[in-house]
Amino acid sequence: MTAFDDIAPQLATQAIELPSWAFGNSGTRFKVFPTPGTPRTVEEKIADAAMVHRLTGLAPSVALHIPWDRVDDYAGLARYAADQGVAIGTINSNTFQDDVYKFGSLTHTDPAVRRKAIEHHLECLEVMDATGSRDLKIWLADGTNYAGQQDMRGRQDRLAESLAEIYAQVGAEQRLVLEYKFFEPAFYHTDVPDWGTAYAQVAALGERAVVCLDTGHHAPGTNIEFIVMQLLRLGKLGSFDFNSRNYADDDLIVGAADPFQLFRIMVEVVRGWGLDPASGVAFMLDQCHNVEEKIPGQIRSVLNVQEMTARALLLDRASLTAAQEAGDVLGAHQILMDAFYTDVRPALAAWRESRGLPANPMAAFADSGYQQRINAERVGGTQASWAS
Ligand code: AOS
Ligand code: ZN
Ligand code: ZN
Repeated sequence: MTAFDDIAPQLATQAIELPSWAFGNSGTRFKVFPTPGTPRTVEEKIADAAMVHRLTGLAPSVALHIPWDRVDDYAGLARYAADQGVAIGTINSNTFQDDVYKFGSLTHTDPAVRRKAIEHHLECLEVMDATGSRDLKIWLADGTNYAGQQDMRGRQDRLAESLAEIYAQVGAEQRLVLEYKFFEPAFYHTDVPDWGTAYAQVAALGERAVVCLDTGHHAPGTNIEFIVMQLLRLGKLGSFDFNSRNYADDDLIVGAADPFQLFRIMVEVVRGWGLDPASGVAFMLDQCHNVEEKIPGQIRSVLNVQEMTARALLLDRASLTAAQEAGDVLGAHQILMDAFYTDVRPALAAWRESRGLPANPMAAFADSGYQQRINAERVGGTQASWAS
């Protein structure tokens, strides 16, 4: 087994992007429970994200959602974030709230609706220019509920045209990242339902168009690590939206429902050199905290990713390859499981302390008084919610 010291340099470069919406109130389709201290402004969301970074050293950037995080002065917002110790990361577009998108956005049959959706993405690119963000992430709610409702082929062709128009405005240092999801809100067909469709669409655009893999967006039983391997192999894994799920797009804390799956994903990331910053893979969370505290929820999440990354890095690759090539089925499996069952928590705690971070960031947050302070300060105004 590789010693922890050998993997520490790679762990030191790990960066996980937090979603601004994780700090706002969210809920199921039945109820959104408000909580004290919930941010009312994008600045307050960024301040909370910065707290996660201060305690973990793992979360140097925050993803925004337009229009949920719309402000007048994005350059000023980027300066505010920098003062807090974080950067503004991915800009997420939103074409799933306006009435006009009832039957689609970039795929719509009406050119005026497509124009509005394209213009929204061009606005997002302007935001990115001001914030210095690299990635425009597009998740489309487009789809239909009934067989025959729409011409799927026509929608795919219009999607390609709309994306090409957006991509033409993507800067030399920027990327278009297309996210897929197998169902919901549409229940018959979705226009970007799977990695193959996302890959086909971005491959047609060019090098700076890549795929986002949201771990909650697959049918039960899907071998997600295989998709990770394939997209890395093709040079098209742009980013992760990490979360965990028991049923559908649950958006629960990453690594909570199935830590072993997160480990297997990280094994393929390591194998495909996805941890190398040069790979360009962005590791983001896409989660909602409905009943648990939000800031600790985010701290727990980044720690879960760090723990499974450490275990994946500890995998004895040379022995694994030897066992695989010798046809040693159970030997190979055991080598993988040995890495999975390694408890890295004590080593990570000591390593954090050696870098001036709290050994236990969860406890450090509880002791910090931060939650009490924001509960007292953030009175009045309207709390941010997931879909406001
Ligand atoms: C929706 O299911 C997707 O996961 C998107 O990433 C979405 O933009 C995000 O959940 C915030 O709404
Ligand atoms: Zn997502
Ligand atoms: Zn989702």
